[in-house]
Amino acid sequence: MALEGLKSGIFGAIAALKGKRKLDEAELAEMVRSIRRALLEADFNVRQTKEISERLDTRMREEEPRPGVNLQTHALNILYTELVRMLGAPREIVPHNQTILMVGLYGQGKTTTTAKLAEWWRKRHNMKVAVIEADVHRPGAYAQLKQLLADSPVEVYGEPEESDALVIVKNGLEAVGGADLVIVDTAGRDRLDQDLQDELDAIHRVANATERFLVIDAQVGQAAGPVAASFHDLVGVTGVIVTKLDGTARGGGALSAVATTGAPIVFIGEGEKIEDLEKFEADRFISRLLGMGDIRGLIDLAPEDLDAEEAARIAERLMSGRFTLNDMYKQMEMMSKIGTVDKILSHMPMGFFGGMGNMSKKQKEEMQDNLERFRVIMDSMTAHEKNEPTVLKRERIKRIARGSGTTEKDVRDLIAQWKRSRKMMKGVKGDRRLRKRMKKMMGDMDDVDMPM
Ligand SMILES: Nc1nc2c(ncn2[C@@H]2O[C@H](COP(=O)(O)OP(=O)(O)OP(=O)(O)O)[C@@H](O)[C@H]2O)c(=O)[nH]1
Ligand SMILES: [Mg+2]
Repeated sequence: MALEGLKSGIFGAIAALKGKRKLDEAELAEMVRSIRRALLEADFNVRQTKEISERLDTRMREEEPRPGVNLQTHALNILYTELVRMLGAPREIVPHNQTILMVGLYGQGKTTTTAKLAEWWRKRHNMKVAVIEADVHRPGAYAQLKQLLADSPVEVYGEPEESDALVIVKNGLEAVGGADLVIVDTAGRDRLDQDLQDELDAIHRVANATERFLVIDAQVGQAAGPVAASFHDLVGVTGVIVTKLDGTARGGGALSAVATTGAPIVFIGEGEKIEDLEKFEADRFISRLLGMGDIRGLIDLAPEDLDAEEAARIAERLMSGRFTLNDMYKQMEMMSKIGTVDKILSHMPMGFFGGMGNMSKKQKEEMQDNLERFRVIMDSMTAHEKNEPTVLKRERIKRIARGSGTTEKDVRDLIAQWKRSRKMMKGVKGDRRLRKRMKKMMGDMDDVDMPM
């Protein structure tokens, strides 16, 4: 993915924090300097780099790491929030009843992205999508678009012999009248000259486009800023798509430069194939960049002792339909280690950690107490009983209470807690979308690779 260099730069910079509980002036200065270098190398502009480094410096001084969070994670956490802030809030697009005008300079990926977007929404929203090829300058533009969508039911309208883009757009809009979403591909130029301005302006008026998407090649780096600004002035850009983010060191420049223009980045292109499109959400993008998987904000709490592998293993078990007392115990244990439970819950499918809602400090303490009691009780159980808690009837409950020096009520409480958790897990299991999300999340967790 893009910005690989930034990732290694950041990890290199915070590696010096390993095992430290506090930084002295020189150490902090050195870390901030390394981060600044990493940002500049990723092509961020000087002003943004300065801003992020200064905020990192201030926040490292003023903010204490949460209990259980080491200094490295603390620094990473700050960088994460600063990068996300810089890249801007995501913009949700409702594709129904829209006409999207694709604009951009020559060779940036407009035609490819037109096809990608058409497929994206057709598949996800199961809607009728049509594209209109209104580029009358690029030879073979219509054939190119047709080819890209050869295997798709998306309707492709074009008039390869027509030399007036306006005529094509007018005819096209009429011809595809029944489509829910129409995407109009336009011609590019080397620069936004008067010719292109006039043409886009005219098409814009005829098409009455509800969205104007600017396509920018990540390779242009910081130059993406002025380009985005000038197109924005012309047609009022409602979304930017940064393409070719696969394998370019200048991606950081393009992304951050566009962000400063105030036009939201809505998608990114990461390859030549029609499916190489991704919705752009800064938080997701940055957490993936920093190797934290797809769980938004998990980095924000990542306690050192939250064992990702263990969590993934338990989740795997849950999805297979098995949920033993040991699984529940581990779940609760992890839960109690995490500083801010409400926070992690907002990132997890409901019920993932035993379905506990936002917990107050008191509730957390209660949970710690419960955990200790549960441990003692479970120590008096056979492996079979822990794997199949349904066998725990009266006689066994009595025996376990006696053996663990607890009451029968305590044992029943444990069983009740297990039943509640299991029920919640079943809810997760039954929800296909949730399952998919968990799968994805776990897939990503597998490659969590934090050099700390
Ligand atoms: N690697 C990579 N290549 C891309 C991406 N998007 C587009 N391309 C390639 O970039 C080249 C130009 O893409 P087009 O879609 O033709 O660009 P365009 O803006 O329509 O170009 P003109 O119509 O000539 O102005 C093609 O070879 C595409 O396959 C991307 O996200 N990653
Ligand atoms: Mg084109």
